Amino acid sequence: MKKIIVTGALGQIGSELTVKLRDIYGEDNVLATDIRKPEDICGPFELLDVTDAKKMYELSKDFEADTMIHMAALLSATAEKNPLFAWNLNMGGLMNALEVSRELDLQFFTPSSIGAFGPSTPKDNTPQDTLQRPTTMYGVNKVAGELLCDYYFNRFGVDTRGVRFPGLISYATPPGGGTTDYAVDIYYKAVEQGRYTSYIAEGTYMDMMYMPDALQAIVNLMEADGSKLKHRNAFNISAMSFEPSQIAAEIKKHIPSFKMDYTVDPVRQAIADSWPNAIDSSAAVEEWGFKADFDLEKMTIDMLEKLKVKLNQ
Ligand code: AKB
Repeated sequence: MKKIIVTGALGQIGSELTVKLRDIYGEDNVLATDIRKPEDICGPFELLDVTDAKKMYELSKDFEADTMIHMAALLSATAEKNPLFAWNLNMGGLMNALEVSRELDLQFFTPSSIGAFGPSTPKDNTPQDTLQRPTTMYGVNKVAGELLCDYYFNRFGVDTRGVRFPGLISYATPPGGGTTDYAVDIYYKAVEQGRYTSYIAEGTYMDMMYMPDALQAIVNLMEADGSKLKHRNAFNISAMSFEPSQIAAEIKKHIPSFKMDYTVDPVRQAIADSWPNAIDSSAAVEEWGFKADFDLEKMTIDMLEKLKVKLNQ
């Protein structure tokens, strides 16, 4: 049975991932950590600032962890507001997590992102191995992170694994500070107010994925036969690509009075414009059997159903 330490366990992915890992591996085998305390404590939890290397080491050792899932990071739009802080948190936290994994021989996962690509990357069917010259601090962190994880595997034999996540959509925990967050906000506003003002312009395609597929991808990659992995740390994975008017049209099928207009945010629009329209996930499919169950239609049905219950509408 695995013993897993999760950083950033109260974040958008971490909160749902922790629940899933506890379902699979047992509540006491997953130590959730974050910089703030959860509202309700259930299962092992410890406060951890990922820039505190000593505490990260001690918690991992005391828990007798054999796996580190490092999720703590600032997302693209927040990182752009405070690039120096983003560098220190994203890179300092990752370096500490890799070092602890090397010292304690932990299997390691951390996510990269479509943000690791830039304006000179081919925009459509973006290959697994291609030009990566991102123009955001977040992207710089992600490319450096992919390389560091490769380095720790090649140099020290740490079993590092990772994916490039697209925008993730979920009804459970809202995202914070991402460029793709509009694709979550739109469902909340559709249910609560019947209208939404998009900060991303019509025609801007980005890759997306429903959270259950993202969580399953992490579990499947971590369970995959390591000898079959050629791209260990930065597998392109995507479930769908759409632009704002397409998600609005899908919502309208269920809420016919739904209306959307646009007030474009130049900062997040520039980030979105620098990212691919649609990436090629075939290496993940070939090397560890990646698949996504939710497309835009199926995800919209589930999101609206779940949010109506959650928001009491
Ligand atoms: C963001 O928008 O910053 C993230 C991502 C695609 O990495 N959702």
